[in-house]
Amino acid sequence: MDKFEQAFQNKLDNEEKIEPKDWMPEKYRKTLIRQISQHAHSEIVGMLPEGNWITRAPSMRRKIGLLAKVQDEAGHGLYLYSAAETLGIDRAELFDQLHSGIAKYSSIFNYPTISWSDIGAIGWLVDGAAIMNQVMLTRASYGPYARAMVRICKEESFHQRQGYEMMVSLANGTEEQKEMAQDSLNRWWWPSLMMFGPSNAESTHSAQSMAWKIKRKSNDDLRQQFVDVTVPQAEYLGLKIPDDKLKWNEERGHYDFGEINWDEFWEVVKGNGPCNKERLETRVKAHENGAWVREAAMAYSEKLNTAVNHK
Ligand code: FAQ
Repeated sequence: MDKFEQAFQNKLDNEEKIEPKDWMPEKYRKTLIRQISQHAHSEIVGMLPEGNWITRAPSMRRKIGLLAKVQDEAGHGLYLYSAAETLGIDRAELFDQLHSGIAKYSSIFNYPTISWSDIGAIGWLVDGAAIMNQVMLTRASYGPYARAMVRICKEESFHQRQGYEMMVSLANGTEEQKEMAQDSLNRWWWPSLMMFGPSNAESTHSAQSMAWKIKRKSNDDLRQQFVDVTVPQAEYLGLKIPDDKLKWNEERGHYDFGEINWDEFWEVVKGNGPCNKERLETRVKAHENGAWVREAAMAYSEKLNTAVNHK
């Protein structure tokens, strides 16, 4: 181990953050760019399923809540792209990777939002799963990522609350509303469990990422934690989780649950989910339509720089 590697390892051992100007192994840098950019893309693509319902929110109050949530996701994308840029990659290159279909983003956002109650289910389950995973990332070894996650987690907690509150209203509403809530739970439950990634045995990056203290918990541990927290919430709503194998296991102190359909997961990850094509097309179009804004902003900043330099 040379002195640079030793200094890097010492920082990890002492729970000190690695900062952008510190020496770091090339693979650590690449792993972070991969994970942080996938995460950023997920936030941005994640605006689409919910954005679909802004114009059809059932009341002013619901519309304001949803608008704020979708705007928060855009903000999360921006913090995360900025964190990725500190590792020496350009944002334009990250966008290229997304738009050309090379970069991954979370599988969950390739499912359609077909009813208003899906918006409640996303807040409750998808944001719930996101927080479960991201709280550990506030302790990630890379400083800019960990710091971005602190604010993101606070906002995601609020999103989870607003989603659950919607589910409470629907579950206590008319028979039709309760059916809608149950239908959303049926469709979003398994994809939410898939968000945590492949099982520990199939996870290619976990061991190294945990040694580098980027990830602090395994995919399966986080998934189990999510199930344990969410089952009582479903019970409170009077809704049934669509899993016949779900059962409290006294010995383990955890819920046992059924097998995830991993074929479906990998198909979605490969680009063959119900909405993959539509999501990418929408992002590419939004990027193209926004070209004039980027050009105008650059022109203004160049003008400003020239003025400052001439002073
Ligand atoms: N979807 O070896 P591992 C949100 C890929 S929350 C697609 O276990 P790793 C908030 C993985 O990239 C959602 N691909 O990988 C929101 C790898 O492929 P690669 C985003 C997946 O990185 C809420 C391969 O499988 N959250 O956006 C998925 O150690 C509501 C092998 O997997 C984050 O990104 C998946 N679900 O662990 C927004 C959190 N899972 O790269 C709007 C940060 C795995 O070799 C509305 N990320 N893959 O080609 C992480 O914590 C990790 O990256 C994991 C995966 C846990 C997702």
